[in-house]
Amino acid sequence: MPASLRCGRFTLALDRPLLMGVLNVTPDSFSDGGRYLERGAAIERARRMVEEGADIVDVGGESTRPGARPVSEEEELARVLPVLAALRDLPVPVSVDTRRPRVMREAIAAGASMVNDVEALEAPGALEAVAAADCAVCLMHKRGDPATMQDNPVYADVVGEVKAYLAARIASVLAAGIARDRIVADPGFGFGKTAAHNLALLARLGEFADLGVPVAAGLSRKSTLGAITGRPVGERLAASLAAALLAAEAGAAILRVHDVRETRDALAVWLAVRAVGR
Ligand code: HH2
Repeated sequence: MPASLRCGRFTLALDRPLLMGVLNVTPDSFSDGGRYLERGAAIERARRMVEEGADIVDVGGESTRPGARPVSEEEELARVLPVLAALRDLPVPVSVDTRRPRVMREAIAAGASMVNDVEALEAPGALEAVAAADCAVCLMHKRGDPATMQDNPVYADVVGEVKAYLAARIASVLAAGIARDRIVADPGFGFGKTAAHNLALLARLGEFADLGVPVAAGLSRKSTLGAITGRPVGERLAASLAAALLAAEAGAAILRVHDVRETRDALAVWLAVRAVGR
């Protein structure tokens, strides 16, 4: 397992879980849709998340929530590029959450240090786009498309299948010349998975260490937490913090969260206890 993650001009140590703050520059994301569509609001939000302790800021221009409609490439570029350009001098890496190779290339040119792809670089040209740069890449598992992915997903062994998929994608990415210390893997909580599947993945997240790359986990405010607590999306902070700590305990290297300040505090307690327990 690499000791650090190479992200363009940044090298992130992996000796404690890193926080990836979510910034959706979209009108329809499931929890913050519409709030940061205006460029100034998005930039202010990114800076605030860094002040609160974000180690990475993840900028997305297309919602991938269940039922979301795809946006055109032009629209996605128009949403993310001005924000990335304005965040060029941010003291932490900025990631671009996209599945489109052209968006990857232009985002990297505009200053992105990481590509976060819910399709694990499967789009034709995506591997090449990342291989040609020095950014990090997060490879996520999903089953199906946002429009249909929650229509009764079935797995014989969700943990084994998701792991096998990620292992195969890591092999392809390595073969394309992208070094291991640039790669992150993510089981993709909520992407073509029932609540039971998501819980199985979280319960056995530690097994993903076998992949030999750092693991990212994105559970923040997701519907599985709503199913457990009965809370709407705006009231899932406590559940999200519990999920983040469980993921950290299972060895997650990156936690993708909306509530950076609160997760930072929860992690501080976990880190303090871990420090004396060693
Ligand atoms: N989840 C979402 C989007 N991107 N990327 C990774 N690596 N892991 C995730 O779990 C993940 C992700 C969905 O959450 P969000 O961005 O808040 O919503 P939306 O897709 O509606 O914009």
